[in-house]
Amino acid sequence: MRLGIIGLPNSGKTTIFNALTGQELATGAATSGQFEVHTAVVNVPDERVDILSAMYKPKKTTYATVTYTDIGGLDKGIGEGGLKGQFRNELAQVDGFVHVIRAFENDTVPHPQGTVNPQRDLELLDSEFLLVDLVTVENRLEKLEDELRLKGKKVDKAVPDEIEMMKRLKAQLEAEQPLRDLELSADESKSLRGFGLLTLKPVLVVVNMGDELQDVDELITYPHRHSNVVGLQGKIEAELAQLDDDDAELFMAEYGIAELSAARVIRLSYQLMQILSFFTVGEDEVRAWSTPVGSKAPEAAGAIHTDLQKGFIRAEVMKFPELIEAGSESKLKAAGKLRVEGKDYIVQDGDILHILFNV
Ligand SMILES: Nc1nc2c(ncn2[C@@H]2O[C@H](COP(=O)(O)OP(=O)(O)OP(=O)(O)O)[C@@H](O)[C@H]2O)c(=O)[nH]1
Ligand SMILES: [Mg+2]
Repeated sequence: MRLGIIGLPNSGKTTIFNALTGQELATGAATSGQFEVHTAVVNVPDERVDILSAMYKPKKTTYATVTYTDIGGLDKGIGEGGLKGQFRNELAQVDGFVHVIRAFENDTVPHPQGTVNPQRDLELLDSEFLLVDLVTVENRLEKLEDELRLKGKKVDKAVPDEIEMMKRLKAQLEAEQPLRDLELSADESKSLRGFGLLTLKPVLVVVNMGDELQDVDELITYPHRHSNVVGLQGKIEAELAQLDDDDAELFMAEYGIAELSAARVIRLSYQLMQILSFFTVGEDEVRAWSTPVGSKAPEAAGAIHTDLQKGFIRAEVMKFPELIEAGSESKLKAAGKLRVEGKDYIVQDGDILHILFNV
């Protein structure tokens, strides 16, 4: 799962990337305007993994991960319909976006629009994405209509259906609304996967607040599905991310901070992606795995290993809260709360699975 960090020049994309990943990429003028892509994988903080790890004392503990890509230099031609080539490809390939919006004042850091105005900036990049998608949809529609004309009644019956769907997408984009707001069937979503439609992807809007805490609801309204808005003090969080664990703990204790905002942002961005975490436990490893919301047990098993999917027989399921309540796996079993589920079982967030398989 990969999220692209996007935003206007000097909004603090690289700063936020550093805050989320603990990297130390150079920020500021040195990097401005260059097409550069940096990637880092981070653990998704999850208290449940910590609790399971304390319970099983495994040799190894593994968290779910998310990959962030700082897409620098994206900004050339913004507002001029200028998202092309390499940028466009990078954008199409990510699973979702972290859209960084500048809300910090800093006289030494020029704003490309001259003034700090979060709502305007959000809409600026958004409308650029709408345009890109409109071109994609119109091209596809044209191709489908040509095919229909050419083949007449002999045309594959999927074609008229797709034309109907593409027309709906087009109307949505012409109304300047993102595609993620549309109600799409599972089949429709699947058929759209290959098009790299930008406004279909989930987006976490990160308001880069600077040194003072601000009320993000006053700065931004973004009433769309598969989206969320959070505030982050980019520069401070990036500095905190450089501290080793002990220093960070000291700092947080001193200031009464329970959790770094960066950790919360990582979790929120993970949750937006319509995936869930399930766990496997044992003496060797306690591990979190990711699978799309709505996955049946064999598909989830496939996230662990394809053999487990192919040879799936059944899954033994413990519910996290029930395990905690029972106090141990053996007590949970004694209480008759170990569930046995078949191939149609829809995996729930927090399930602890043991897959029985045969290959
Ligand atoms: N005061 C203040 N300055 C910030 C904050 N976040 C970023 N900056 C500064 O703003 C400048 C730009 O930050 P970057 O993180 O490089 O921004 P960017 O969006 O990656 O910029 P480009 O990649 O050049 O488009 C740097 O000088 C940062 O130090 C913040 O929260 N407060
Ligand atoms: Mg940058």
